[in-house]
Amino acid sequence: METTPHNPARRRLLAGSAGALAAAGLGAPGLALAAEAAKPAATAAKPLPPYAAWKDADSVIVHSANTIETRRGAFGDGVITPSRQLYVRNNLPPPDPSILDDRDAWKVQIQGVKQPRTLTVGELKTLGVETLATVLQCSGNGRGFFPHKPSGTPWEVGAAGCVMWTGVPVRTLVEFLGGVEGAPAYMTGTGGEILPEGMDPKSLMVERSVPREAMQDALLAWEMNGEPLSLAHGGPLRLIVPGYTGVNNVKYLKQLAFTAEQSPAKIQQTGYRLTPMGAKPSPDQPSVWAMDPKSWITGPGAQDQPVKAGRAVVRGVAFGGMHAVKRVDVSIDGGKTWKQAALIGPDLGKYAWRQFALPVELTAGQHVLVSRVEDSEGNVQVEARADNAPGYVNSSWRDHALTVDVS
Ligand SMILES: Nc1nc2c(c(=O)[nH]1)N[C@H]1C(S)=C(S)[C@@H](COP(=O)(O)O)O[C@H]1N2
Ligand SMILES: [Mo]
Repeated sequence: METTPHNPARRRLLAGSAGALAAAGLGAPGLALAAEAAKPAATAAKPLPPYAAWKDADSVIVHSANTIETRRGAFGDGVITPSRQLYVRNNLPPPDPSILDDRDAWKVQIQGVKQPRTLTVGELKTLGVETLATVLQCSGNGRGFFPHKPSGTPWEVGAAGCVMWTGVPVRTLVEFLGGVEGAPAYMTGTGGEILPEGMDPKSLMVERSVPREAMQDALLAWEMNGEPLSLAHGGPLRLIVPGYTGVNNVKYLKQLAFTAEQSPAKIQQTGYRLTPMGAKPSPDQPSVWAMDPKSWITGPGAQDQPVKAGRAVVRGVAFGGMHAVKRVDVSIDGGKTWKQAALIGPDLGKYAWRQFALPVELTAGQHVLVSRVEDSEGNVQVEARADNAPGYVNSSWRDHALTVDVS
């Protein structure tokens, strides 16, 4: 099912030669020619953008400067996705790196509480601290498997990771400010990108509303995986809404408000809606919010390396979205027969993913490896994707199969 050519060494070479051409003053035509000459690997040859230059080039697929995906075979067997391998998705170009010069001076405005005010990150750090692992997953992860080829990045499995966040719980902050004012239905976070002048801000701003109860487990985070939050991932401050898709986890957070209505921003009103096939996006369609149970195989055979007949351990990741993982079943015959896999590694809570493993005997020939998770409430990962025009929230175990040729 992997459609992206994998050849890290070749990609490195191409990225290097593209850089050399740029340094030599050759513009886009030169680069285009280089890409042309380098086929068939040209699609994988995009270099990392400067703000994400610290990512591990061999672990990711660079779709564009603002869309970078983790390779299926790069997810290791440690539960936390290393920052250098984690996907990146920006709807707008990221802000200037100078916003990280004085992290503690970054300001966030809190509204819809009894005592609305602006606090700095330095002040937030005096209120409380908690560390939480969550699955961060783009709403469009798995879009590449929709046969109707929706517009947008054709992510396969890698617009997701399991990440450790440190920050102040939103409920602690709200308590400090006297509680919410009235009975607002939503919690609304606003991204701190500077918008180009002369355009309607609503058409561009990253401002997302989630049901207010999501605040119970939400964090305002300044650290990711034990390090100060990078620009790529939303530093100096990010809203983390556990169990909700990526877009609801607003980066460069400059305002958090408790609101009666959902944000008027386009990204809320018509963006990220489960728009039926052939229909126009509209606010009365369901918003992409809480995640569903999902799992996928990460190996063996996800990279180019050959798989030899004999003993093998089929591995993968599984999460429940809003609930803990109860069990994972694995099939090496495309879903005809199943066996329960072992959950391995530490359990970092219901919002984290679990690694799973099943020792198998692989015979020569083609095998279709699939996995299926069940959460603690008895919700089982769906077999078939729920079609929608923009290609969101594909959780289909069939779509996420890994086909391997065993010799
Ligand atoms: N301010 C801001 N927050 C944002 C975005 C953005 O463009 N701007 N993109 C969202 C989307 S669509 C996703 S999937 C996640 C990606 O998070 P990551 O880049 O840390 O992986 O951030 C979300 N938060
Ligand atoms: Mo996303």
